[in-house]
Amino acid sequence: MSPGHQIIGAIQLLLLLLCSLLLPTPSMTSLLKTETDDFIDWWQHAVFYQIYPRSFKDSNGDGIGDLQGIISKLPYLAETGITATWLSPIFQSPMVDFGYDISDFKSIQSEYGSMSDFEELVHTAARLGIKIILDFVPNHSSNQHEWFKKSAARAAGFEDYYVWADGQLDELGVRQPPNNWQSVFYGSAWEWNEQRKQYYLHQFTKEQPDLNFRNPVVVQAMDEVLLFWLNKGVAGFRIDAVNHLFENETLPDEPLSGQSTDPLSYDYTKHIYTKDLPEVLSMVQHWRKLLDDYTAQHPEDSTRIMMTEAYAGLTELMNYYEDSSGIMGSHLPFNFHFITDVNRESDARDFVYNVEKWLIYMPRGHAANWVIGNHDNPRVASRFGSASVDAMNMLLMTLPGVAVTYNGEELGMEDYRDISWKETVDPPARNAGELKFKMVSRDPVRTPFQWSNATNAGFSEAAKTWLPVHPNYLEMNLEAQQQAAKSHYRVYRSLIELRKLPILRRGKFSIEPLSRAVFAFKRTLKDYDTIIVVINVSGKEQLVNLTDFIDRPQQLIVEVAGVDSSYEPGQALSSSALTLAAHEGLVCKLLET
Ligand SMILES: *[C@@H]1O[C@H](CO)[C@@H](O)[C@H](O)[C@H]1NC(C)=O
Ligand SMILES: *[C@@H]1O[C@H](CO)[C@@H](O)[C@H](O)[C@H]1NC(C)=O
Ligand SMILES: *[C@@H]1O[C@H](CO)[C@@H](O)[C@H](O)[C@H]1NC(C)=O
Ligand SMILES: CC(=O)N[C@H]1CO[C@H](CO)[C@@H](O)[C@@H]1O
Ligand SMILES: CC(=O)N[C@H]1CO[C@H](CO)[C@@H](O)[C@@H]1O
Ligand SMILES: [Ca+2]
Ligand SMILES: [Ca+2]
Repeated sequence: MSPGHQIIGAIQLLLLLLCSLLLPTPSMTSLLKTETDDFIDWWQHAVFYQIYPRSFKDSNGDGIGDLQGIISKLPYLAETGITATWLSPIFQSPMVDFGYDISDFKSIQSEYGSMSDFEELVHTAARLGIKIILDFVPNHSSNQHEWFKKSAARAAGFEDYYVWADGQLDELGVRQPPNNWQSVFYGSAWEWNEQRKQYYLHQFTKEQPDLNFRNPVVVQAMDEVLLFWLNKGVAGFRIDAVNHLFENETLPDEPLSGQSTDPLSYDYTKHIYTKDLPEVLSMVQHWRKLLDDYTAQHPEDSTRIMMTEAYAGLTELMNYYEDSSGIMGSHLPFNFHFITDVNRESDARDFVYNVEKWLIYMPRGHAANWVIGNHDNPRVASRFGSASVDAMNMLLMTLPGVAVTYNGEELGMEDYRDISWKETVDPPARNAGELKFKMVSRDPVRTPFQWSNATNAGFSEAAKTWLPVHPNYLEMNLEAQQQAAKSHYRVYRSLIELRKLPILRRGKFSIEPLSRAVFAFKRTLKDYDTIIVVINVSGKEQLVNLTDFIDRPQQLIVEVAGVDSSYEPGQALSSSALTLAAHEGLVCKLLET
């Protein structure tokens, strides 16, 4: 910041203080409103921290994380600078797919706690300036849901809640499923129901029957679910697997993909009738309208938002933001390109290309978002290598728009690859069998959060936890990283602190590859010192010359350096001859010389 700006900054601070003195004591709900400026709304530059509740913190010693556990760690999130968190499902569930199989969309799974625990969670979070986003799983319910039981019994009003179809007879007269659709989790997507004498569709496990969104009564019932939680004070929803919502009504066979020889594998066919149907977009737009209406009716609170999960093509994703006729959809269609399109073999051009491609395609006036990890994919340290943890967090936190990060990434937690077959609980891994489970298991990324070097990494007092704790917890844990002079956690925290600068909130952005190994980007804003981020994604050290990238020789001052860096914050560097170690990233400020 220039000296002139420091004065303006001080005046702003004074004004802010004055304003806060004049304002009445905020009620719980108006505390949902956190800091915004004239240019952007709260969610457009937030860090969304994903909590996997089962593995975050166990408060009662049963080896399973719970809501009281989360409540006890909210001060930790606040101290880290987190202002929004989304929780993987906490609803009543038989736990066939760890909460993604919901048997009552309006109640809390008892092993996680009660409704009053949830209310306490929302209130405590609000007091600490943290918004709660819930995971909404509309693609299916549990087969234990009342709706399914009634639908199987053809109870009046529930007949068409799910996707039911008659089978077909083969040459031998044996009953077969209606068509060749497979479940994402392997095997036919159809299951026979003896009571109703029909097949029902399940795109995931057979315990997860697909809801029929062509039935307006189902749409209405799900709207009520959203309103129920909005009335409890949540700030929005992350909507799971939206692209599986609709299937072609005439149930045609899907064409073969030629990519697999196993007719029971999901890759055997091309999913042109079961995925990404145009009706999905209309449903997303319908939910957006519901949220916007709710926000309009509760103007004292902040904007209620929707984030959507869909592993879909770029054009489709952009339509989720806003379609070609300007109808608004998802506030944040998740951008998974740092998960699906770059990896440890990627060079600098791949990173630049993936950043640019989102920004080029994104309709104007929307907020970009970058997802670097979640409960379904290997962790950053395991995907890019542990040496890259700081550089990847720098990238995530300094790009324009929203950062989405998974619990444990602030420590650089690693996947626990050595979970045995006996300990494995993830449904697709169980389906794959003892020889192949490691190829698909998501258990390694879901092991308990490593709080300290105490028993079970401070996660639980139980003799046995639901998934084993990574044995590296004695060194790799939060407490150790809080105490150390340099740690991934400290880097993460200073990045979140830096992110508050207006230049990172709304500064202009440009990015370039400097070589195959190194890319750099800058953020510029009138009256602020330019921020430069430079990252070496390769395994070797070399000399970088930033002169052409920054137009003229200027002095670089280090703002944030990684754990293993030879540089310190505040240190001055030459922009024309800067040595970067393997996998090193640096965030710097440019000073006029
Ligand atoms: C459903 O499939 C049929 C047969 O291929 C096709 O003619 C029709 O356009 C499809 N409907 C939708 C909504 O995609
Ligand atoms: C456990 O952590 C505490 C606090 O970080 C530290 O003082 C102690 O030495 C550690 N013990 C072991 C066995 O590593
Ligand atoms: C850096 O690049 C500039 C512009 O291309 C050039 O003039 C300068 O000599 C280079 N410096 C070094 C140390 O290579
Ligand atoms: C893309 C995807 O698979 N999303 C979720 C949809 O539902 C399944 C089954 O419940 C979940 O496991 C997935 O995370
Ligand atoms: C800054 C820079 O260019 N760094 C080096 C990173 O390592 C690769 C080798 O793989 C060098 O080619 C790069 O020059
Ligand atoms: Ca518990
Ligand atoms: Ca569906």
